[in-house]
Amino acid sequence: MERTFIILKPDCMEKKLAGTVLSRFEKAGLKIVACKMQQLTDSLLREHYSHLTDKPFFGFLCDYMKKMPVIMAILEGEDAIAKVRELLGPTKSADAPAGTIRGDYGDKSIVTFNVCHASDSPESAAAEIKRFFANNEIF
Ligand code: IDP
Ligand code: MG
Repeated sequence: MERTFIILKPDCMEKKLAGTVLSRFEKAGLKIVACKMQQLTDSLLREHYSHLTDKPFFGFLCDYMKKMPVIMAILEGEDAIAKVRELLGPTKSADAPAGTIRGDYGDKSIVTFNVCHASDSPESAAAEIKRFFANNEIF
């Protein structure tokens, strides 16, 4: 059993796709073991996206990610980290095949608006779960 961390991003919330996206994960056999709604801040985003601080789109990404409350969750299941990334599809929604979450619901012209974040490795999953959830919020 493995755990991974997801964020339903502002474009997902705005399009009222939260239930649809969570349902995709549940239908793939993943279990929600933590879930909350929170508005992100610059300091959390600077940590969460520390690999991107020097990119030209970093300011735009942070402004977008903090513009409204998002849903954050921890999903548990066999091979959860790779499975969730596969369900999402690649970062660029325009390159994501139909049937993937980003392929079906992501913005094909603005890369930033790609519906959902998911941890990309066991190390990032552990760090992100610790960053966004207290132990007593995980069930
Ligand atoms: P990931 O979300 O697929 O793991 P990362 O490279 O970690 O992709 O980038 C984090 C987020 O930054 C992406 O999900 C997307 O919202 C945004 N992003 C990544 N690359 C670009 C880009 O080239 N232009 C604009 N936004 C980008
Ligand atoms: Mg990433």
